[in-house]
Amino acid sequence: MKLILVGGFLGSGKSTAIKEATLLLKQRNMSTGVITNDQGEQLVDSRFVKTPNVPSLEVPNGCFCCNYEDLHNCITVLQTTVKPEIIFAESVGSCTDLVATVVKPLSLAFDKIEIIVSIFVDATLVESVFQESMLFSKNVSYIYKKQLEEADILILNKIDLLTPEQIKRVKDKISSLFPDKTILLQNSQNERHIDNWIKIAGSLNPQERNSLKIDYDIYGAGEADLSWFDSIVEIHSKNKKALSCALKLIRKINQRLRKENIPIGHLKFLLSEGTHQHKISFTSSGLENLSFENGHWQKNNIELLINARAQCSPHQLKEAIYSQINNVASKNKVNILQKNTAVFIPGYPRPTHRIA
Ligand SMILES: Nc1nc2c(ncn2[C@@H]2O[C@H](COP(=O)(O)OP(=O)(O)OP(=O)(O)O)[C@@H](O)[C@H]2O)c(=O)[nH]1
Ligand SMILES: [Mg+2]
Repeated sequence: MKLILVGGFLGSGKSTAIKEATLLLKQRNMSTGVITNDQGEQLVDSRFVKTPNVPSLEVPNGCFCCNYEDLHNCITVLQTTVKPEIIFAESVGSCTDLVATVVKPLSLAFDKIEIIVSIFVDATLVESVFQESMLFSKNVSYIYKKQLEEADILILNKIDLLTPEQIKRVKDKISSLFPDKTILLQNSQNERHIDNWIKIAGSLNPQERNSLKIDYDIYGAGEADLSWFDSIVEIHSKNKKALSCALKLIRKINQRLRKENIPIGHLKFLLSEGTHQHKISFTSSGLENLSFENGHWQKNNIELLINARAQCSPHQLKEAIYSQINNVASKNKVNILQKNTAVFIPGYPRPTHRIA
């Protein structure tokens, strides 16, 4: 069994690639499974990656390394039920030190497991992270860089958003920093690129890996620079305005965070109505297109799942989002109800196991 451990910073494209890969492998009648992971509980990506007939499990409330037993149990469940040929396990985007805390313990625990560490990097952001004019704090950038060091395959993702000159510059930079790594230039929305990623992941089987040399205090400080906001919001309207109000709210939250110069790790929304769902997300680089095919949606009641990960205090993040919820509710005369809101800073990383 192959376990493709998919890491990389918030918003780098992990879930997009996993979703595309499972759809592609399903067409080929290959059995796969997915394990998602996050610091929070109400997760956009756990719902987004769900594909019919592809079992998906989640490890919520903390990273794989700090919830190692849960990850181990998810793999055992998949192994004893569907027996997938490939499991994709997406680690939370603020997590690193996977080799010491996840790969080595799993390799000891499971007899027939081949693990590949695939680290995604948003190619549109990588230069700013390595320059002094950093988008994120030094501590957050430390996590970002440590993640790259662990890759068996380093995926420079979103290359469709770069010019050929920019691609060359980013590729040269990363190749010079990591001359021994397998580096892929990828657009994760492109089936051919995803096929190539799966083939390469399938053909590699590294035996020897070095655990990171890492300072947990800087790592912990990087996580503490970030805040998480998760909430389920219900929008009710009597005149089919719920969807347009949800889109207004999404746009306004994004604008508000940018106006306050809050560096966005990943701002994700999942719109749901009946059996329909649609994910919209913003990263530091991205301009997201808010239009999508919604002719079949009933528009009186919409559920909006909000996952915001940003570099600011929990209070600032909560205020920015709440103010926009109140604003949209009062200006549009719709009823907006909030459920299951959680706002927090990820805890100090304390891995269950660490094999140096
Ligand atoms: N243009 C382009 N957009 C991409 C590509 N891959 C992902 N995206 C977009 O990037 C955004 C973030 O993608 P996700 O797959 O949610 O990122 P993630 O790494 O799972 O994010 P977290 O789980 O929050 O860490 C979404 O808007 C995707 O549609 C790509 O190759 N090209
Ligand atoms: Mg994801």
